[in-house]
Amino acid sequence: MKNLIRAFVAISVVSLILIIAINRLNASEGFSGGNTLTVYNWGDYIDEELIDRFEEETGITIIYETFDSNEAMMTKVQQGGTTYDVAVPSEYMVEKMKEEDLLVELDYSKLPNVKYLDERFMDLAFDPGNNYSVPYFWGTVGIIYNPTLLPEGKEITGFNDLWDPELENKILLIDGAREILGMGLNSLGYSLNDTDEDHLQEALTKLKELTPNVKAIVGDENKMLMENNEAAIAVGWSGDARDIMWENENIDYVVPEEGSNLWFDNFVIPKTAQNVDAAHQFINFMLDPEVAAQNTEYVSYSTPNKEALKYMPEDMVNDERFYPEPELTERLEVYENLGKQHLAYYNELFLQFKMYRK
Ligand code: SPD
Repeated sequence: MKNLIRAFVAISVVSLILIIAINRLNASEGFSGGNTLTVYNWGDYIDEELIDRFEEETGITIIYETFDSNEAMMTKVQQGGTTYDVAVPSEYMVEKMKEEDLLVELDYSKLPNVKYLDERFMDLAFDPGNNYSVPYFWGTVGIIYNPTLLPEGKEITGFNDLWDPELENKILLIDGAREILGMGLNSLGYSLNDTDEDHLQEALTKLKELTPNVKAIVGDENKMLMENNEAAIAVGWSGDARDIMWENENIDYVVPEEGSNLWFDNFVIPKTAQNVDAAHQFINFMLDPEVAAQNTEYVSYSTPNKEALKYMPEDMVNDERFYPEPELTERLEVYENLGKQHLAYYNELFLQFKMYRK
């Protein structure tokens, strides 16, 4: 009897060890299989009709979750509570995720539609060779404004125009530490990747001086507020400007003359993935030119898919505010991964700015 109990205990221990080992392997290498796919994307960043279409065509069920900042996305992926199969970080976060060994290497034999992407958006410094990421949308940070709600004769060409006392309570700011600290730094002539603490403190002081003009610090609600003429100006992402313009014809968008940010959002497969095959299938589906065109028309951001441009309305593709010439993009800066310590400092200063407003 004793031997029987010993054998039972031994089998149970071995089984438990095997289960734990398989789970670990799945989590670190990306298990391929199953019929669901968990996608983690920015809010308002896909035509949901395409999710239905992918499900119908493949029989794979998508669990779709959204985030509103790179930092929030990173925290959830790191926690590992939800096993995301596809996520959409911006460039500096791709670099950080790579550094922390959180990403699965992409299998290009499963991504034939990559050929439709413009080479201009491939092989960028944050992921040489695109081993871990493929571009989804790109854009700039700029000033979305409604000339009809500005004081008579007021022109908006750069960040420094926003400190005008006549703009009291008229400005919305996007809720992003890099974006807003970047605006403070650019307005002072510094780089938006500056890590000099004196420069960053100077930027914070300058941002505090903007406080009387700031109506709110917002996420995707900026669109509704600008559409309804509830604010005159919003510092935000280019695609939001395009989206607001569909609803409010008075809206204009300018890339600040002092310089600003050029950004890229990208598909990646986190190591938490449970369905690496389906993740590739989904990414490849989204890169199909007709799918990308439909998605771009819906989302309003700028697509890196060269072939998709052929399926889109000409006025959209030829609008230089959203598809600027390389001469403009070349003078903009891409966020660099500044490292844990500096990123934490940016977040801390942004929090101080938000608290100062209260
Ligand atoms: N509503 C979705 C907006 C996504 C924009 N991503 C911009 C990231 C810039 N770092």
